Parts: sequence; structure tokens; C-alpha cells
Amino acid sequence: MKRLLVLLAALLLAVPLQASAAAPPKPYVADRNTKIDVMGEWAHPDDDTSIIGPCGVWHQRYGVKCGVIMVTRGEGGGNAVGTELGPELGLRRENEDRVAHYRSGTVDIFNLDRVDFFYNQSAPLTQYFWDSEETLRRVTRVIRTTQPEIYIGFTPTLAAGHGNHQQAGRLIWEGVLAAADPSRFPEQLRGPGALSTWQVKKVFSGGTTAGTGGTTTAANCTTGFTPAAGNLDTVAGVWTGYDSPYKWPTGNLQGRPAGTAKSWQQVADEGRAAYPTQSRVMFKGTSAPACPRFGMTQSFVPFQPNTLPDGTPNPKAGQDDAILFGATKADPGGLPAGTLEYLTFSRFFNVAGTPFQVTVQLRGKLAPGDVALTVPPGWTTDGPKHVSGSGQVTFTVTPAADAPVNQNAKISALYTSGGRTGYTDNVVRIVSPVEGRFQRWGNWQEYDEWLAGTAPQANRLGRSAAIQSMAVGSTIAVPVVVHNWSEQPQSGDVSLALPAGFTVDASSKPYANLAAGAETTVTFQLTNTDSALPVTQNVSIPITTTYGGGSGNEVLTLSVVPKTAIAKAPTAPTVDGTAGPGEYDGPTLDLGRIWQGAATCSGTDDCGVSSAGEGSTAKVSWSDDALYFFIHVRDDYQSYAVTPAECVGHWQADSVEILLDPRGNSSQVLKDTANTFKLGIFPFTNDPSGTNGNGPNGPCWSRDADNHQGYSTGPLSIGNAPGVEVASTATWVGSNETTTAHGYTGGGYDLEVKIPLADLPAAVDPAHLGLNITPYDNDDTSAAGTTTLRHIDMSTRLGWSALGSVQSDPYRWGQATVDGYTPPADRPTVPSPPNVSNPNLNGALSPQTIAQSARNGVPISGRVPSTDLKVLYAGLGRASADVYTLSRGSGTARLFLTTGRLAAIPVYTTSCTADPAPDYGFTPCAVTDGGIPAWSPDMSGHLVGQATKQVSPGVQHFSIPLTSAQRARLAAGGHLLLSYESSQNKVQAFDLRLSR
Ligand SMILES: [Ca+2]
Ligand SMILES: [Ca+2]
Ligand SMILES: [Ca+2]
Ligand SMILES: [Ca+2]
Repeated sequence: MKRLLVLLAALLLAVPLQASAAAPPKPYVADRNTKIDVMGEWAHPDDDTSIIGPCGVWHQRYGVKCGVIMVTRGEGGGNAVGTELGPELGLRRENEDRVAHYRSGTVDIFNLDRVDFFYNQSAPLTQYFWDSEETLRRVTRVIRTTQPEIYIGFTPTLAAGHGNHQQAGRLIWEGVLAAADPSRFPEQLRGPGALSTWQVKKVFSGGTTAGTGGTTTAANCTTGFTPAAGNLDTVAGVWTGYDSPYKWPTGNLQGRPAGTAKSWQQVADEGRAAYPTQSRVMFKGTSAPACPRFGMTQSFVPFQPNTLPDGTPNPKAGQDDAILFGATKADPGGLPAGTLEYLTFSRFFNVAGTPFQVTVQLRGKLAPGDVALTVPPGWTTDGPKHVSGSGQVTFTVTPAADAPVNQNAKISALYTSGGRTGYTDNVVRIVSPVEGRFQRWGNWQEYDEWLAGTAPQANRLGRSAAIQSMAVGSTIAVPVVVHNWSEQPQSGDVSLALPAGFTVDASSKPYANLAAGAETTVTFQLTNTDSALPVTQNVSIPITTTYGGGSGNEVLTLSVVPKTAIAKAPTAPTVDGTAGPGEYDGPTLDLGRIWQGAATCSGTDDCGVSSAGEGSTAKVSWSDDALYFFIHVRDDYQSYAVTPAECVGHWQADSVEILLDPRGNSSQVLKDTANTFKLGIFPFTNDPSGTNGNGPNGPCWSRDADNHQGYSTGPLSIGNAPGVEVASTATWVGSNETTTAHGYTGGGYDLEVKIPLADLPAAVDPAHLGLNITPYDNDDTSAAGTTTLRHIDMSTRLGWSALGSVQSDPYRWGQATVDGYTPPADRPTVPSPPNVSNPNLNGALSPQTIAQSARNGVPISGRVPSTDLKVLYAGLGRASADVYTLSRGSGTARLFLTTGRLAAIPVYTTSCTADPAPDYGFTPCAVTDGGIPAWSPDMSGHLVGQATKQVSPGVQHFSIPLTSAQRARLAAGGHLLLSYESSQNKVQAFDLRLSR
């Protein structure tokens, strides 16, 4: 056999490499295994459950296949049911996501292998950690390879919250552009295996589904639906009450007749629960049908509007397959499939009474016909125009003189030829002829720049909000950028409307002779006159800008944050849990304001809430290149006591976080908390023998979501907080059972903390230290009817600066000066690059990812494909699995020997004995069902063996020794999943049935 293989190898090597032909390559067309009709894209497994029901219906009824681009595997999240963290958690979460979607026919989940780092609100920080250009390259390859028609996912706006969600939304808009643009990633478009550019047809990202009418109880559930006034997005829905192919098993807990069909909503709700690592539990309810809806924000094809010209609902738009019109199904208007029809504008921001151009783009096999525009009431445009077929035709549109500003306005076009029609619409925005906008900075500026420079088509979702912060009693500059959108020079005034507690250097300021299209900046000096933090930390400041004939405005949201001066302690503090004479002579900081979880706080004794400092408080001093804190927390009930291994995720137990932004500019430089130091301190632990080094049941601490997160104490410490000292007066009551009294001796606890300033990511700027101190109060977290405290987040969150999500917003922390302090001259003033302690999984190490890539031909993680490797033989020997390969290059092969159904490994246990396949253990037949099968170390028993081998050019034989038991399992339909990473970082995947 070996000689045969060598001969074969010589033959294969003798075949010349494919000549680089002069003829242009044929356009690439995705085959049935590869084609995706509806692509979703999200940041973390379990962000994507909204499409489980819809995709099931579309797949079953209309033959549509969904896929999901999943940017991270969620390695940064917790694990509620196992010990896997980092890459091992990624492997487990990938399976959960596959299980959730599998029954809907959504079997292609394109994990991009980006790192899931920590909660943040910054798209730019996410770009930094994700390597945004490489991520977009992978997205673009997946789109060009799978050729999706419809693209669904998060909004790209700041309203998405989590920065990872914002960036996942942006990747939708950027991916649509890049895939169609031959100048982006041109290497994907040439050479062997060349792809072609691809035009996605419809985008659902950031759309609105608000409206009235429709139903949840019948098919074609959007029939009769009318979008709300002001909702200009076309809304498509799908009824999830249809019977799925999945049947209720005998003895099901819900009491449904055995053998009858589950509805698609039932399948969706069961799938939504398939993430036990994320604290989700088996769904044991019975679902009522629903009508999930999607708001369209871009279309390149004709579609059906929700409303007919006479104002009545359009029945065709109410159909459950309406979302597919023009994309995977021909539009009912009769234009051939593949027709492109869409609008472009000479400008997006327009002014009442000032004309602009609208161009109707038509592409495809189109007969001569007429195109008519419809504009809002009071607007004018040209009459219908003749088109000879594929091409474009331009109209002039003039908005009404009283067109309302700061709103989008819809323009639609109807192409008519014989009995066939094609409808499309798009929006422009009407702005004030002269806009005065607070000058954006940080994430808001970066978002507006993204809209203007990268994805102008997303402008319909709106520009950023006006946001700023300032310290109580201070003065800041408020720059207002005045932009003349009109066609003549303008003059006028800018003024601020001030709430109580503010003054400004001039009530209004003029601008004059601003040319058409020009911009100028008018700057106010705004002073807060409060001596103490106002009751409401957020205030609104309307900015009004007049021009010839009118005025426009926007509202600045301003957060007032506390400030303090940190003095040098006359006596260097001793960290002993008491505030001794001379240790803390400075002001007392009030920590008694709630920023989250107010509903579970019943007053001062419960969680230290106060309006006058009688609740939880802190004092801060400095000495010897360190900050010292004396923190007094009032609390009535000791939370769950963490073990040293649980000393992370401080929000799930009683704790205090100290937040330090050494330069006071982390938000300004687009690093969110990655340039900061954040220390979560637990006042007591469940550590009776003191293994963590802080005494029996003593305190512990860890860093989170900062420049170097991870364990900071005990054997698990990663050395990220050397020299930190903590003394706590809390004594654990010794039990996590509620049957033991859980009060704190003395009605709370005191912490004394030393933080060496050398631990911060940069030298402290003594004039601008960002500071917050945030107590987290968890109390009785036992589940109803039980007596055991749980390690989950039910916290009331308080702080010195108490604003929602303040933990991720350094610009809204308090401001401190460190009086008399000078950092050592050799300490860097630029923070060190952030270090995320949990890395992500490489898809080449995921058997499920390898199997998918081998099946659909899309390279692992959207990486560059290799053709180096051939597998000549894979089979079972007497006591081994043997593989013969032939390679043109060198690299690394990972071999996984698997058995059974790998694509969706059940995440719950069930006692249903007649659970008809493929139900995957989603149905309970006993109240005790819903247990968690062990995952590690062998993917719930599916991974029989594995090996990593170095590959070099030529023929190679790899042998993996097997026990007789392993061999027997593989003999019953075992597979070899093999990934290859070349030395040039290209990838290949194989799924081979092991022959005997
Ligand atoms: Ca002390
Ligand atoms: Ca409470
Ligand atoms: Ca409490
Ligand atoms: Ca508590």
C-alpha cells in the first residue's frame, strides 16, 4: 500500500499548478451546499435567537436557508454550569448556539474567532480588540462565498449599548458595501478559487417595527399592519404558529397529545433556552404563536410597501414570505427575479424648499416603461419619466416650505411596464437650514464620522446624541458647530437654555455671513454653580440656533459628576480596617446614590442609600506613591460567599469596586475602560483555611474590564495588582444557607484599601484623576422555595458618581485632584496596551467548525483557504486510526476522532423515552428534567481521540493509537475531522468517514 501511495503522490505532484489564464474567470456562483439565503450577524452566541422561529418557518415553507455570522464565541462570558473558561468555554458555547438553531435548518454558523473581552460601550475599543480590518475581511469572504440575499442583525448605532453589539451592527453595513466593491479585498477575487463581488439585496439592521394591526393568531400575520406615524421602515413579519416537523413526545410535561406537532414558536422558545452556560434553563412551557417582525433599512430590489397609495394596508406586504420578495422570491409586482431597483440621492441632508436630485436605479432584464415618483404632501417633483429598460433616471424633488425638520421623509418610485410594476422607497432627512450642534467628541464623534465616511447609507438611522459631562462647581467649554445647509449666506445667534444651577458667559452668541455649506464654531463657557452634587446628575440643555427666518435646536444631555481633592495623609495609613488619626483627614465621599437595582433596596440599613452621607461613605488619602481608601458600607445581609475560584465577577456578590482612570481621559481617547484600573473587592470569602492568603474567610479582590483583568489574589492571581492591601471588618456568618442569620455585625462592613499607583496602566495625572467607588449589594439570592444563596447578580448598585452603566463610562466617573503628588519621572504617561486574560478559540480547533467547513466549503472562520493538503486515506487499523496525507506545503494538522451526531449535541437531559428524533432532548417529561450533561473533556462523549501533527511537503502517515473500546466506538460510523493551518496561515478542513 505504501508504494502505491508514493506512486500516487508522485503523480499528483507532477500535475502542474493551474496556469494563470488570461481569460477572465467565470463568475463565482455558490452551490447548494454553500448558498445562504438569509444571513444574520451578531456578536455573541445567544444574541441571535430572534431568528430561530422565523428561519424555521422560512426554511420549511419556502425552502430558504439561514446562516449566522457569529463574531465571537462568548469566551468572556461566565459559565453557569461548568468549569470551562476561555477557549474551552468557546467550544461549549458554539455547540449551544448550534443546538438552538439546528432544528430551523440553520446549520451554518460562521464563527469569526474574534475575542470576547468585556462589557463596554465603545465600538472603537471593539475595533481595537477585534482587528476590525481583518474581521471585515472575514465577513466579506463569508458573504462573497455564501451569497446571502437578506442580512439581519443589530443596529450599528450607539443605541445598541454594548460596544461589541454596535460593531457587529456596523459589520453588516460595511460587509454589504465591501462584498459588492471590487476594490475591497481584491485578493479574494482572483487566482484559483476566485470569488466574485456580491450584492446583498435587503438589510434589516436598526429598523423599527412600530405600528398597529396584524395578528398573532393566523397565518400571514402582518396582514392589516400599518407602520406607526414616523416609522418609515418597511415592516415584514412571519407567523410562528405553523406546525413544525417536530413532535410532542409521549409523557411530555406540558400535557400535549403525543405525536402532534410543536409549533415553530415552541421550537423557537425551546431553542432560546439552549444556553445553560448563560444561566438559561430548559423551557418547560407551552408557547403561544407570535408574529416576529423586522424593519427594513436598505433594499436594492423591488418590494411590497406596507401601505397602498390609498392609505390602506397592502395585503401582499402582510404575507409571511413578504421579507423574501425581490430577494429569494420574485416580487409579486411581476419584475423578473434578479431585478435591482433602488433610489440614490444627490444629498441626504436637505432643507425645506431647496431642490435636490433623486435617481431611480434599475438593473436587470427590463422592458421599456415609465417611472413615477411619490413625494410627501406639499413636496413637488417631475412627472413620470420614460425608461428604455435597465439604466437610471433622475428627478428633481423640492421639499415643502414647511417640511418638518430633524425627521426623515420618504420618497418612493414605481416602475411600470405593461402589467408589471416594481416599487421601491428610501428616505432623506430634513434639517434646519442652519444647524447648531454640540461638537461631538469621543465615541459620538467617531460614530458620526463612520456615518459620513464609511456607511452614509446608514444615515437614515440618525446621527449621535449630544452628550457631555462636567464636575460639580466647575466651568467647561461648550462648543457648538454651526453648519449652513442652505444655499445662501446666513447670520444668526446661538443660545443655551440653562437649568437651575448653571450660568454661562453670554446668553447668546452671534455668527455672521456663514457661506452656503460652511461651518463655524461658537463656544460658550458653562459654569455649574452647585456646591454639592445636584439631586439629578443628568440635566438637559437645549441649544437654539437662529437664522434668517427661523431657528433650529438640539438638546445636550449633561452629566454632573462629583469632584474631590485627595490630600497627602499626615500619617501614612496602616491597612488595618480602621481610620486612625491623621490617616484620612480629607472630605467624606457619599456613596449612597443608586445607579441600578433600586427596586431591591429598602433604605439605609439595606444598602447604604442616602441623600446626605449617613449611608455608605468613603475617604481617600495618598502617601508613598499609593492611594488609600477607607470605605464604610451599610448593609443588612451578607450575600453568597464566594470561594477563591469565584473571586471574579464581583457584581454577583456583596462587593465594592474602586475605579481609577489615571489620565482622566480614557473615554476621550476611545479606550473606554481599557486604559483604567478597576478593582472589585469582596469583603469576605468562603475560604476557611485561608488558602487565598488573606486569612480564614478573608477578603479577596480581582480586576475586571480594565487594562489587565483577572484574578488578583491567591494561587490564581495573575500578578495584575501587586502590593494591593485590603483589610475588611466583615466576618462571614459561615454558611450560604438562609437558615443561618446573615446580618453583618455592626450593620455593615468597613474596607481599608491600599492601591500602589504603580499598578495603574499609566502615571496618574494629579490634576485629572478619574475616580469612582461603587458598592454592590446582593442580599438573599435564594430561589423561591429554596434556602441556598446563589452566586448571581441581583445587586443594588450604588456609587459616588451614580449614573446608569457608569462602570463602563470613565467620562462619567467623579473627578479628583491628587494634591502635592508627583508621579515618578520614569512612569509612562501613555497607558500600556490592554491585556485580556481570556483568549478566544481558534476555529481550527473546533470539530463542529471543521465539519461545517468541510461540508459547505466556506473556509474555517472566513480565513484564506489553502489547497496544500490532500488526504489519501483515513481508516482504522487494528489498534490505531491511520491517515495518509500528501501536502505541497508545511503547517499544522489537528485531527479529531468523533462519533455520533456531532452537529448539535444536546444541552439538557430528559427522561422522555419516546422523544422522537430530531428533538435533541428539548422536551421535559419530568419536573427534574433539564439537567446538564457533562461537556468536558470529550464534548459529551462525542470526541474519542485527538492529535496535533506537523505537516511537511510530501506524503505523510499519521497514526493515533486507540484502545479497543475507542476503536469499537469509531468502527460504528466514526469520523476524522481534520483541520490544516499552513505556515502562511491559510486553512483547510476535511470530514472523513473512517473506513475499516
Ligand atoms: Ca488604618
Ligand atoms: Ca436589598
Ligand atoms: Ca442589603
Ligand atoms: Ca448585602
